[in-house]
Amino acid sequence: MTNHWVDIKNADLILVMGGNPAEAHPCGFKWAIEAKKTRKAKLVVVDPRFNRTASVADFYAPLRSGSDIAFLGGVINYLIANDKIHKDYVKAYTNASFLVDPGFKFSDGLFSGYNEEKRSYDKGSWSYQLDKDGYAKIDESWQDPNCVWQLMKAHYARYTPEMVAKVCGTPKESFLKVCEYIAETAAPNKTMTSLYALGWTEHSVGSQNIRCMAMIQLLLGNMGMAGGGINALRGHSNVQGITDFALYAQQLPGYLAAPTDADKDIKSFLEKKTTKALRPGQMNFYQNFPKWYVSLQKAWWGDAATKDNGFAFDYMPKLAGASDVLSIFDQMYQGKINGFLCQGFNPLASVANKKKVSDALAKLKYMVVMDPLATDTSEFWKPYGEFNEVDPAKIPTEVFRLPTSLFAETAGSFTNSGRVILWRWKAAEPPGDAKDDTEIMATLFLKLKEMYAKDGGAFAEPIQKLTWAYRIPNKPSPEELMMEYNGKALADVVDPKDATKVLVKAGDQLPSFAMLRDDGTTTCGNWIYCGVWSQAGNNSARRDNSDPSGLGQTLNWGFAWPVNRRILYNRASADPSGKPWDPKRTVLRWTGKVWGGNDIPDMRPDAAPEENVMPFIMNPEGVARLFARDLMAEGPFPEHYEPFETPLEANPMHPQNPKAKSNPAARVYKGDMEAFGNAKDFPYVATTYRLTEHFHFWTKQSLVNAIMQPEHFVEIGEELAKEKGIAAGDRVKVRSNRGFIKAVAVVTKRIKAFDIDGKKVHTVGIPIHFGFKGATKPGFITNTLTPFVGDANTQTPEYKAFLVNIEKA
Ligand SMILES: Nc1nc2c(c(=O)[nH]1)N[C@H]1C(S)=C(S)[C@@H](COP(=O)(O)OP(=O)(O)OC[C@H]3O[C@@H](n4cnc5c(=O)[nH]c(N)nc54)[C@H](O)[C@@H]3O)O[C@H]1N2
Ligand SMILES: Nc1nc2c(c(=O)[nH]1)N[C@H]1C(S)=C(S)[C@@H](COP(=O)(O)OP(=O)(O)OC[C@H]3O[C@@H](n4cnc5c(=O)[nH]c(N)nc54)[C@H](O)[C@@H]3O)O[C@H]1N2
Ligand SMILES: [Mo]
Repeated sequence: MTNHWVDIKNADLILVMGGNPAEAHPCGFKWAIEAKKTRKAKLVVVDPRFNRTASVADFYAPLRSGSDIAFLGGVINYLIANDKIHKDYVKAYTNASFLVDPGFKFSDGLFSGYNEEKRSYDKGSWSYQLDKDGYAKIDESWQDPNCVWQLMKAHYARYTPEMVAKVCGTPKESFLKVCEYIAETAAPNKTMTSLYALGWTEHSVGSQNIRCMAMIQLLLGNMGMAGGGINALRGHSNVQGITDFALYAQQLPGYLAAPTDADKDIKSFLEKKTTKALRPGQMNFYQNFPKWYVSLQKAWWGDAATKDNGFAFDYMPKLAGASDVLSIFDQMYQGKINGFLCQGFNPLASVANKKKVSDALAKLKYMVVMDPLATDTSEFWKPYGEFNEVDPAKIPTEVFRLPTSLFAETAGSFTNSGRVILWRWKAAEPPGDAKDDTEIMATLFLKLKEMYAKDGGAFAEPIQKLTWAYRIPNKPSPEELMMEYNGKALADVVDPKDATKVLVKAGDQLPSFAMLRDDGTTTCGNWIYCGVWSQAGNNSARRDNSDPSGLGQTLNWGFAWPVNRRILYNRASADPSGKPWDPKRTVLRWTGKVWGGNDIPDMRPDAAPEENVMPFIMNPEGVARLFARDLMAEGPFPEHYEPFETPLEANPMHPQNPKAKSNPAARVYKGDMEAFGNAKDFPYVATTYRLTEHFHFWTKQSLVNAIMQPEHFVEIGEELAKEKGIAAGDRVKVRSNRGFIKAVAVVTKRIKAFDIDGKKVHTVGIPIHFGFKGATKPGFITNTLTPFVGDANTQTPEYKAFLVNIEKA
């Protein structure tokens, strides 16, 4: 989230598109209800299904799964055509005026530089025109045909209301009604909050779905504002935290770029990653990259990381290629992986294409499952009738189970969707042999270290020299871990302008990442968490909910990263002169000397408005990007592409170009293209989702949850049910090109057929939670059906739009 949960109450319009918070985030959703009650805010839902969030909305519009960019592109076109833009904001705080390389082109669904064979782009032309000082050229009049504004306007002019209706199946009047709601928030004192989750991310165009909404929020001037922002409603209670700590293995903690094999030494690596300002006077905060990176090396390798050995740069593992979930299972499937440590993860149930995952697990020599429960994955080798048809005699994989405690049986912290880090206390002792994950990991590490010491081995140093200063070596405490990743001063940290002024004493915990140094005198395991455990102690344990702002900012409740800032880009909540766009919801204002108000400024606190330092300090431009340069795999502007399995013959936006049918830059592995089904055999769009009564594949093992939702079911509309002769309660078989499941049919008014360009398209809705292992009735795994392809940037699988057929079982 750029904003936070409580801040939803400050919105004038809550647009829920790509999520279903009433069911998946019922506790946080109370803030949407609060906004409706106290501000008469409107709630608008756009979803393929009339879900429970829709049931309390002021307006609901249906759309076909996988067509959101067509819808959002249509919104951009509407806002531009009807002059519903917050112009002063867009002029000052975005790159609308920047001039783009004349070589940048878009035609027939593809951007310049496409290489069909590699399914990727040469992004050379996706850049700005630079002047002799290396600054981007701009045209403040927005007239230059190569300026971002003109290019964007032309790009989205094709997204007419008629085109939206044709691609999305949303009735034109419904689409226009949603546009009217959104357009009202172009006024400087009106805001929309965008709430989304997997309905946007789990698509081959997932990242661009979100970027498209980010563009809309910029055009409306809603970023940085109370009640505004782009708000990802996150999943597991600590998934924000685990992402901050490099769950996504392409990056290091704090989203730091990870070195690759091509990076031979620290000097050239740091030079490459340190950005240069693209406009005069901008903060270009990424210039601090060396301070964050060197402090990380120092945290991990302590005294062994010296100036002379490049702070032990060679010890840092180097990225050798993709390491996302699909690539790992594909490598396993190809027999390239021997062992798999599966910790708090049930991939047989949760990863796309169960058959491929099961075959991949069968190629391992060993698998270690660390989980409180015996899961579908730990029993992937065991036959469960038609629900898991395997032959154990043919599976050599040796499976070890290490029972762990559960979150409530440990202390530690959770980071919520709003980036607020909150300490939690242990509630119960783990049963039986269960051990904390940290103890298991630490024991494994110490054993490895001992084996290296005894037997030797290639490149033992990174293991031998790893910092391990815990009081009980095999039981690092959560307190010690948090203090470690906060970081401390190894020598006095002095003011760069006055070396006699000591800012942090040697040995002290650091108060903020502003104190990090690139000379080896500071440590920090995760720069964005710096400040969470300062000399003041554990700031994540603070529970003072006083709120002088009335906005729900509660700055003494836990600790938000970065530096306890609650709303990101908050400098943009005030106009260029420093006056809040909406004084009733003041986040920041310029007091004449410093930035004051109700948040930690996302800016140097004394950066006077006259200095013209722009609010998007992490971008070398200083402004936000309507045109994303070379950062995305499939283009600087989001474009509609069909899901890899689509009910349509062609992309209605590019009917002549088969290369632009589905995301041209998405990675497809050998064999997976052939495993896609076509609309002739599989005419219905399937989408998968959650039920309030279950948590993934986990609570099916709990009797209480199993009583509430006992059995796998699928939802279909009344019209499809009639066509297929299926009655509510019938057992049905749902097939994709990768397998089938059987479940009970629920016939509902909440799912309706779409009219897509004159063609009737039905949706089949499939909850994800069932499987063969549990207290629920033994069932099939939903991911038997899903395709093994993901978003071109994050590789999140396309779980939310694929093709199936359905018949009475
Ligand atoms: N009770 C419960 N709560 C949970 C979880 C749980 O398992 N159970 N899981 C947690 C986790 S890890 C996560 S990540 C979150 C997920 O939270 P959500 O993403 O909100 O949950 P989903 O039910 O997967 O999907 C949300 C909505 O997306 C819609 N949708 C499907 N395809 C499309 C599309 O193409 N466009 C649009 N606009 N909408 C589409 C679905 O119809 C559904 O209503 O929930 C968390 N909360
Ligand atoms: N078709 C389809 N597939 C999906 C999705 C979808 O919408 N549609 N959603 C995807 C999403 S967003 C998610 S997050 C995944 C979820 O997929 P998974 O994360 O694989 O599923 P969970 O059932 O949440 O598995 C978590 C496991 O952690 C264990 N556990 C709990 N506490 C602890 C602990 O303290 N330590 C350890 N070691 N283990 C613990 C639980 O017992 C459980 O087995 O599914 C994904 N798969
Ligand atoms: Mo999730």
